[in-house]
Amino acid sequence: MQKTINLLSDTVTHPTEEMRRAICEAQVGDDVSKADPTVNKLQKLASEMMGMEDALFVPSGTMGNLIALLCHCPAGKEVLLETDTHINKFEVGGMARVAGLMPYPIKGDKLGILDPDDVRAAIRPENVHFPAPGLLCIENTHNLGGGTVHPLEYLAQYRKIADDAGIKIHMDGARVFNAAVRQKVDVKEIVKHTDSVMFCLSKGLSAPVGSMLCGKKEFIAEAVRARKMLGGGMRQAGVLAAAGILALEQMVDRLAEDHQTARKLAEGLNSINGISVELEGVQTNLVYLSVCAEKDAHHVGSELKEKYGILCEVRDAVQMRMVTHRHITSEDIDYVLDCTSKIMA
Ligand code: TLP
Repeated sequence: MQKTINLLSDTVTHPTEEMRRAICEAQVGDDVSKADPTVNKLQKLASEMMGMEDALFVPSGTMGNLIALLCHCPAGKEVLLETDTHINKFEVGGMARVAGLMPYPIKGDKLGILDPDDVRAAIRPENVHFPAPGLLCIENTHNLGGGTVHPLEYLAQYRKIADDAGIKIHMDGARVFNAAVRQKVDVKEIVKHTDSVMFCLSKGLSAPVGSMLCGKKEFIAEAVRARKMLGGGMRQAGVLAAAGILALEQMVDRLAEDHQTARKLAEGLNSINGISVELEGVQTNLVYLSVCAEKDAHHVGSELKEKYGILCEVRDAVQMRMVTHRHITSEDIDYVLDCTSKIMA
């Protein structure tokens, strides 16, 4: 039977054998009463790794981001964020619908990175017509920008701008460990510029479910209430947290391998006639490619799937996304490149 090569996302990673064993053996309790020792251990580990006071285990990245919005900002305020961020485009409008907040999208560069001057300019002066600014959100790595990493000096500048404006910074760090691995810094160096960070255990780190929201003690105390309100209070969640602990202890450094396979994939694709990749944007494990021949991306995507068992995301008639992760080997990349060349020939 033909092997399936799943490049749809790094969310498709399965738990490791060790995670499965830890899930079976996890000590559990009622986490709504904060009585699950394994969840408590995960939260402590996450907050220590981020250099933050406290952390909360949440079912998804989307919920973690929404909780951060709810807890940083009263309804009616404005949230500054890059136009193509996940919070702005892919979180079902929760910011407006649930949190009652007004997005103020700012266009980043072609890699999704916000120019600090544009952020400063977006903070509007007091005026009865404007919602007051409440929060700046930074997505790191930036998904639609290509999995791109914010320069550390930009993060420091955003901090200064936010402090001058008296607003907080939340980082959607779904893939913040990919940023740390790329920049070869401790993740604390990235998140020290923010008031809160959400990161996902369930993407390249291979845990089956879950994300972490980290910040100050009072913020997390509020976050616990918001999570309950949203229906995210979990009971014996230690079975999930057990995998999350191993994700943090064992799966971070290996993200470098995903970056290598992504680079090989990107360069190989870019050398195929009719395909182009913005190589500058391939900084971590995401590869966005444009099909520039007469064959449109839908056609290429369905041929890859039907003929060769290769799954990837087709975004529109031109753009596709391929994501590398723990289940994708260098040999798989050779195969993907070979099959794509055949389709484009
Ligand atoms: N991203 C997923 C899909 O939703 C598109 C993916 O495959 O890339 N922030 C960022 C930057 C994300 O990329 C995602 C998920 C989330 C938040 C939401 O995380 P979940 O899926 O756990 O709600």
